[in-house]
Amino acid sequence: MRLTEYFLPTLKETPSEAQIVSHRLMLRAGMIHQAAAGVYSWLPLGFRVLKKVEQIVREEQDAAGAQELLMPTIQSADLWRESGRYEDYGKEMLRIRDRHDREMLYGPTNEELIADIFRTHIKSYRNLPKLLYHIQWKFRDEVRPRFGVMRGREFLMKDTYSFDVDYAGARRSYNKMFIAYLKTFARLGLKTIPMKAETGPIGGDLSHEFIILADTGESRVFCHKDLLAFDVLGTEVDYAADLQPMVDQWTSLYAATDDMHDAAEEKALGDRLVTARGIEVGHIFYFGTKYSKPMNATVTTVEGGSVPVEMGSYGIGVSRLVGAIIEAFHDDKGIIWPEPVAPFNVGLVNLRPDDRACAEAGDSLYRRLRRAGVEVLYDDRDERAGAKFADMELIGLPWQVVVGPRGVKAGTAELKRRATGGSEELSLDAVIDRLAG
Ligand code: 5CA
Repeated sequence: MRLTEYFLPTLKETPSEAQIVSHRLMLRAGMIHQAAAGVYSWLPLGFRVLKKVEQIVREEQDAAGAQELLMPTIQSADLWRESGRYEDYGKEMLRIRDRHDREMLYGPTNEELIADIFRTHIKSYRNLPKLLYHIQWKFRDEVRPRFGVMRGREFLMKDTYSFDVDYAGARRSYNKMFIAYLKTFARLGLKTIPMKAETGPIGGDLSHEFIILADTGESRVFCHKDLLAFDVLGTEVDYAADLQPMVDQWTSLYAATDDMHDAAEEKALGDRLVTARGIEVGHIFYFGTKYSKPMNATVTTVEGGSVPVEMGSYGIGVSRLVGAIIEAFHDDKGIIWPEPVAPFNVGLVNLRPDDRACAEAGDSLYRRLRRAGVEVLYDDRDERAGAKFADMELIGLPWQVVVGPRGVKAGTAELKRRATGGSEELSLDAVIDRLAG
């Protein structure tokens, strides 16, 4: 993509309404545009990142055996009356009336809707287990939406729902999601702490929050050192196998937030304890028959009886993750994208597009990189070098290639790593080899 054609409205000034670094950087890097309080449009650069995060979340769900479907954002109030949550949910739910005065709502979550799909189409234990998920916008009318996409009113969530005939099966599904979450966040370059959690309005008695570490995170967490040392990406996971030992290994290690930690336990653990700051990016729940019973979602059993199906639900804040990744990876100049979610892998900076030799060298590098399948953003603008460098640092692409008159004469360009600032002068062929390799 040529920057002269790209829609990238970067800002020099720090927007005064933004209180946290990810919100400031997302506005300054031209990633989002506020549409209403807690509601955002995703501009091209931000949208590319959102799609990449979404795709990694999707791939790990698919690997765990979950099947993707798509439910609507608008739901009927009647379904929520069946579960009893229509009254309970309170003011966070955005309630809507259609032209016939029927009560609808903008979904804050989908337990009722998926239970309705299930009870209509699945009747027998023979069709179980099932893991179904969708990636869809949700609306929660938060009293004080803030921190940009980290706490929006409209936000993109991946929510999976599990259906099993008994508790043992439900535990197996829970464990699959537990491990899939560790894999997902590790692929995004994040350090994750699974932590036993409250279940809140979703209900049930077994739940874990997934907290990713970021110095600027909202919650303070305490955890055992070994929790951070596991290499989950290097561990081959067979989702058909019993994952309980692996889950036990993680959950046996101590992890707690500011308000729930146990002082005695903390003291006993002494120097094996790490304190850090973190952000909740995922939350999983086992709630058994809380929805299936009142909604009459039953299955026949092998003995010929009929039981309400055992359910769990598993959420990942996809749009929140974009902000959380920035909270974890930035410096005073801007964002430092981990490669798997970078909007482009390479920023090609042409210092003198007005100089013929420079223009030719830059254009040719751009073409060759694209031909090699590299996602490259080409700064071919007629701008001061300082402004170009500042924009590149701000938008944080993992690699920068700088083409200038001196290098062009020698047949070289500068290859620079955003994360370390380290750079080297390479021949143009070597630049292509390095980036396309
Ligand atoms: N039905 C369950 C699991 S599918 C559920 O709704 N869980 S949740 O309430 O914990 O939300 C799941 C994830 O969505 C959270 O872990 C968080 O990452 C994200 N999330 C929740 N509220 C917001 C919000 N206001 N803005 C951005 N992300 C949010």
